[in-house]
Amino acid sequence: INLRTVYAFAREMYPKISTTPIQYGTAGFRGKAEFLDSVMFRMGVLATLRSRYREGAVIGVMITASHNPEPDNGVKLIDPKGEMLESSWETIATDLVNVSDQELEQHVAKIIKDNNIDVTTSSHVFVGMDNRYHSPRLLKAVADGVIALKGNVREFGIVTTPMMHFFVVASNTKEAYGKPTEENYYEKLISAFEKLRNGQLENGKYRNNLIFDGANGVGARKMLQFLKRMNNSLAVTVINQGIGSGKINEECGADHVKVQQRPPISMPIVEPYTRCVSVDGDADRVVYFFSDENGQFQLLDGDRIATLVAGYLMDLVKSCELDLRLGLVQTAYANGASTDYIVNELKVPVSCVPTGVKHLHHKALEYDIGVYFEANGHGTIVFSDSAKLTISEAAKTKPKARDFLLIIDLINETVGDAISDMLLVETILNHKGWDVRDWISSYVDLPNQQLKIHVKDRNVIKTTDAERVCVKPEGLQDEINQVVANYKRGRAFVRPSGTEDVVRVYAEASTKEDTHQLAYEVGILVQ
Ligand code: NG1
Ligand code: ZN
Repeated sequence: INLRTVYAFAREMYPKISTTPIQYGTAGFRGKAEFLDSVMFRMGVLATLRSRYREGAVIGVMITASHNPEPDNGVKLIDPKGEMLESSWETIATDLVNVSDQELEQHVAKIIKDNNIDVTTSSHVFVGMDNRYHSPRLLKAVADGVIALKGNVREFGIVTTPMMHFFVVASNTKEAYGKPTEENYYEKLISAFEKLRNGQLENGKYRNNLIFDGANGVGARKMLQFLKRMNNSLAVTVINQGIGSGKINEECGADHVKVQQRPPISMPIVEPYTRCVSVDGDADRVVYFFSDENGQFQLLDGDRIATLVAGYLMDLVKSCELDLRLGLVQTAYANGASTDYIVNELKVPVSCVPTGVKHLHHKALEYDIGVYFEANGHGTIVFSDSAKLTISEAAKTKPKARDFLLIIDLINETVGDAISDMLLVETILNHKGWDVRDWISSYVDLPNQQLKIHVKDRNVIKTTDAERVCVKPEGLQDEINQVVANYKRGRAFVRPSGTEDVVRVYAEASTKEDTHQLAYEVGILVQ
């Protein structure tokens, strides 16, 4: 390997055109697409080194800005078991993208030396992208970064983020997941889903039809692929398919529906209580919603999915008489009413961790069965190896435990997967014979609101206690406490976003008016 090549490549084709520092945040690097070419090239370089560092295991690179607007793009690395990049390498990534082109060659040499990387060994990088128009250009930059260091690159084209995680883990741990192909991904989920349906398409109040808002992103295309391969086991109408003038995430998708608390654009007229689903631009988040008979919009967010799934899995554990510890993980954005329901009704242990799936995932691994969801619909369920063994053992004699194994097959354990999560929710509702009214009646959400506040430097805000308490600037938390104290069931917190240049304000209280007022008052304190 000649590191000169890296420098030459960088200088000629991917020069660094911005000196504004950029940081590997909650979901990798994000920003305006026109500034990202050099970041992508360097992430190709880094993924190649990471693969060598991990003895030739496949490392994934996903190009997407998820729920962000169309002009944005981003990149995140996927570690060998399909998990998020190890945090010590996030720092290495941040340093690498911020050095000048002139320093690049030396800096790469330093990473190689510091980490004892044998550059003569082989290296394998998988790369995929969402359907933004600038993604193919950025994908080429990543691939060139891999090639500059003589690594092997395999391009998957337009895929969802969770599909990329699936390909990486499938390739590195061959037994459990089968081949790292798109076909195999569909086959694994559809086969589990259809076996769980067992020909029973409707049950009790459960109806087999729903509306799917694809956010004009990759989720729409992939849902259509699912439908082609499913034997009508689900009747899905896909809207915001990404054809025509609609832009990714604009007036549609999971983030819009959750934050604005209203339906996406292009909603057809449907019967009240029809289940509707929104995913985000790269299809790792999902929320449900519907309109009641008064035309009122009702949201079933990540907290609702978490409680539905946790309740269902608890029942399975009990009815199979298994000795397994189930736990639920949330963030500060979880609705207070959901937390009360989990503790008082489900009686499942619950913990709160900082925003970002990696924190939730990590915590969930402490349980035999760990259910984690962010309120925005990003989440999944993880099972320990011993839990899987226990369930497999039980399946030899108990039919219910066989269902349990199929449920595990239906779940993408590596990361939140909107389509897999949706198929899981559909399975549970079908088994329970529930419609959305049954689902939403388990508890009453507290009214809540999020605000984005633009400030000069969002990083002056520092938090602790899973972001629920603000420690800097000094005095701010006291002021927030004073405001919150005036509201019944009031709760509010502020934190800098890890993906946008804003400070986020969250507020909840017993009434809608109080919630708006509380959010507004806290917002003023931040400005
Ligand atoms: P930031 O921008 O750090 O709040 C957002 C979401 C996270 C997570 C990441 C990655 C909220 C409040 N925040 O992070 O939960 O999903 O994006 O996509 O929804
Ligand atoms: Zn996403």
